[in-house]
Amino acid sequence: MCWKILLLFALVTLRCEGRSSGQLCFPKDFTWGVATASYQIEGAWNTSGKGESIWDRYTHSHPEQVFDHSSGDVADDSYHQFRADISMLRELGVLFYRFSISWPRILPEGFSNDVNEDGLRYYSELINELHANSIQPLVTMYHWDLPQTLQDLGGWTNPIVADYFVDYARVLFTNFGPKVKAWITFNEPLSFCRSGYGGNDAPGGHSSGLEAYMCAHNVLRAHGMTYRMFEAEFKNKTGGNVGITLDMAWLEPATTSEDDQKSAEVARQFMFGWYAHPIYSKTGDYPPIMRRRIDEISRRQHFPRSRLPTFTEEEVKMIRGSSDFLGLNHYTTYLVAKGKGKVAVQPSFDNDMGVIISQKPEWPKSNSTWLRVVPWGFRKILNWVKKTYDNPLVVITENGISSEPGLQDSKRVNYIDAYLRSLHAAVTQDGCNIIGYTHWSLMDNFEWMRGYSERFGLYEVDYTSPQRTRTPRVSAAYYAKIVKTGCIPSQKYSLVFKY
Ligand code: GBH
Repeated sequence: MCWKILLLFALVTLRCEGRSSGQLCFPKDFTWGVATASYQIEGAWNTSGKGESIWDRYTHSHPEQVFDHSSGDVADDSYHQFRADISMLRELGVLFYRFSISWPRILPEGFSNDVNEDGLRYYSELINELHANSIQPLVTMYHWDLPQTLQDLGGWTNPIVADYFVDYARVLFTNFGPKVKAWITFNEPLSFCRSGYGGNDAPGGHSSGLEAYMCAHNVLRAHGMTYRMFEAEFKNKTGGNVGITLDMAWLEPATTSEDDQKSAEVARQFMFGWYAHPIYSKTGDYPPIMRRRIDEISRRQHFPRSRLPTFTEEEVKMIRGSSDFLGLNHYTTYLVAKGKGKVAVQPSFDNDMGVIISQKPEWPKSNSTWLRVVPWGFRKILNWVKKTYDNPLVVITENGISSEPGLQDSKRVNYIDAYLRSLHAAVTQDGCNIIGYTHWSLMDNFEWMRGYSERFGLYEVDYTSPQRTRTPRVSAAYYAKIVKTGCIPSQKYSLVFKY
């Protein structure tokens, strides 16, 4: 048994059993967890006082957009089955559980004048049960399920939604602050601003050259405002840390040509710097290359002003440095080549970025079209973050793969093995300041536009059974072994739980 002060969760007991020489072991205070998100697992979409979210509205009104025409109406029914989830967390032996809180379950209309007591009760019970089992909660405040009422006001494109987010955050800090030591304001703003306003995600917008930038702008404001509010009103009382989670694939130049090298860096600035630069750079603003490109292309499209909004000086100060840790989600790698350089009539984020993105067909596939297995990309993005933002404190908040159906998920076992080797090198050889790893996901769940057709779980969920029975896959036992020892097993044997 060893005791350590952990930056994220304060004093906790760490399990450090079973290390043997010759294995790749992580530092003793490195922590392990698993992740889920409210809309993807909870179900109970319209019971016990919960309001409608944009994902409820979207899946109900556009079932054709979802691969199997499904929705998160019942999902894994974690609203009723969360005790089963806790048993699995215990079985895995994880030190923390990353889950998200559904805004419309707490505030059915989005506003803090009407708090749903049953929503508070649900998350209190969950958090209490976690503590009773010595599992730390790592809480995401927003994993994409915006109250529909706020979408009706324009959603994240309306600056006032940032104020309502701060009100919501205050309700969370007040009620759960004493028991939650690590908070994530937003999960993957790149995903929900870009795919919500220029892809196929809720709310189904199609104006990435305008709305995606407005969304990002207000999300960054909401993040900064929440961080400062936490500092002023809660930090001294409850303690705790507030961070943000960004999705960062690795973007590798398609060739060694100077053009492709430059384009890859432009793409990194557009996709990661868009959010990380305002928070982590000394300037506290959007990356200069984004500013230059979008200003210039807007001008050539005869817009009266740049489509990329501008922060006030006060906002810059508020947002700069507004994160105690960087949550990093990493799954895969893409290749980047120089684009054709044409200015499109219809403005778009992709046209502003001006690159061509692809993947190598020979990279091994997952069961998702976008996700190929490229373990070395993990080490590269971690080193890029270290170099670009002065080695910030990082928690890997998601990493995982969709696998073949069934319990024999060798794809997932191999993925974990390979990606953890890459992570291990970043931590122990490159000096990247990374303190924890979170596997996505604890169990199969509603995979957004792919419905239930793509399985990311360490545990399989049976969607034909009323209780949504959960069964460990081979990877669950494998991951439990890593959690227990802090080391990557040298052989992938003994892969079943003993009951
Ligand atoms: C994460 O996003 C999410 O946080 C999580 O909720 C989700 O379940 C998990 O990944 C697994 O997908 O289909 O070509 O348009 C990961 C980043 C960004 C990956 C959007 C999929 C869509 C690519 N995601 N992307 S495409």
